[in-house]
Amino acid sequence: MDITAKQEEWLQAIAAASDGVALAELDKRLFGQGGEVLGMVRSVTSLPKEERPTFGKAANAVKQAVEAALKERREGFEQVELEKDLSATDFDPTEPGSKPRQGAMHPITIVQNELVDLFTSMGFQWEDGPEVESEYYNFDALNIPGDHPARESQDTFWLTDGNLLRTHTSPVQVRTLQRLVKEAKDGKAWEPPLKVIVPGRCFRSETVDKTHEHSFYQMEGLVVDRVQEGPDGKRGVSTANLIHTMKTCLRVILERDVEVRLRPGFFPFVEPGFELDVNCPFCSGKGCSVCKQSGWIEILPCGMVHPNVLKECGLDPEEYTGFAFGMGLQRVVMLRYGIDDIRHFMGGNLRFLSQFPEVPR
Ligand code: FA5
Repeated sequence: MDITAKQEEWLQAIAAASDGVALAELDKRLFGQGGEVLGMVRSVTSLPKEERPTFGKAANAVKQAVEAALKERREGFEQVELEKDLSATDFDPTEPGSKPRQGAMHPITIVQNELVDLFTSMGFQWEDGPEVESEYYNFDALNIPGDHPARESQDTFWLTDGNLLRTHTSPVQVRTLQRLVKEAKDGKAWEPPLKVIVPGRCFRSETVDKTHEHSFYQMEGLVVDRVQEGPDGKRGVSTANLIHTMKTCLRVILERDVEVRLRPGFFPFVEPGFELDVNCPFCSGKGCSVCKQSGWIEILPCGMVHPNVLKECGLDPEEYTGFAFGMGLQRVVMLRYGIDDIRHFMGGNLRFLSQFPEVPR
């Protein structure tokens, strides 16, 4: 085979191709299955041994020349097509592209993450509980029987199967303690103190206004320890432990030194129960419209775990004591960022939601 003549023939055919389609056809004819160029390269096997190296080298050079010519023409046709496309529309390739919108953390998630980091650094563990809860765990086990007036302040959404959407994260106190007591009975040792936090969503059938939502977030905290014999008598978990934990938490979250005060508050599952107030961050306690001139802002309810709750969980209140708190997360986020209406959180307004920079963790 005169491969120089063949090369000439193929290069001329490539040069004569009228458009991209004709060139693709030619490509197939030369390099497709049974293609002419590949046939030429493979024909080396039919030659006497001594001729093969020279022919093989020459055939490869022809193959490369034909491939290069095909490539060059293909790119030429592509460029023409592109230019045709561009001139057919008013597309401006020099215009800057549209930037993909970057998401941001929701402010409740930011503060919840910070609180989880803080409490885990103090030895607390994260516990979860169901949002669809039984009447027993949401109320009865927490010392709120069916006829108790405290049920009225936590009206909720009932399901047709008798369950309800939980009104608070407190049911997880009972679930966790009962689980540990059961595990202890089954031989798995439980080493007090128990220190848990329970972040989660709660629901109430309430009229929505500036400070109330039907769905909102709480973070429950529970510490239970065995009463110990000390030099001056028996010592259990105390209100002082509760105040110290709360002050530490609020100082970190509100990013300043805080003063707190306790007022009596009634919750059937704690005794004594408190409302914990913090000195107003907007006026540093001097009195302003946010704190209604009092200098204090109510921030979270808390108290010492009620003996009836401990008994319900299978613990002897003479042997175990504890404290619990139930922080409304939205309330803390509102104080932290100076937000005046709780409805912003679920409003889906991106201008509101994109304002909260996440502190690197
Ligand atoms: C409780 O839910 C108790 N379980 C808290 C508790 C836990 C007390 C442990 C003692 C020991 P309360 O109903 O006050 O308490 O709700 C706690 C917090 O949740 C409130 O201070 C408030 O910040 C938030 N909260 C309650 N209802 C709503 C609502 N409808 N919308 C937004 N936040 C709410």
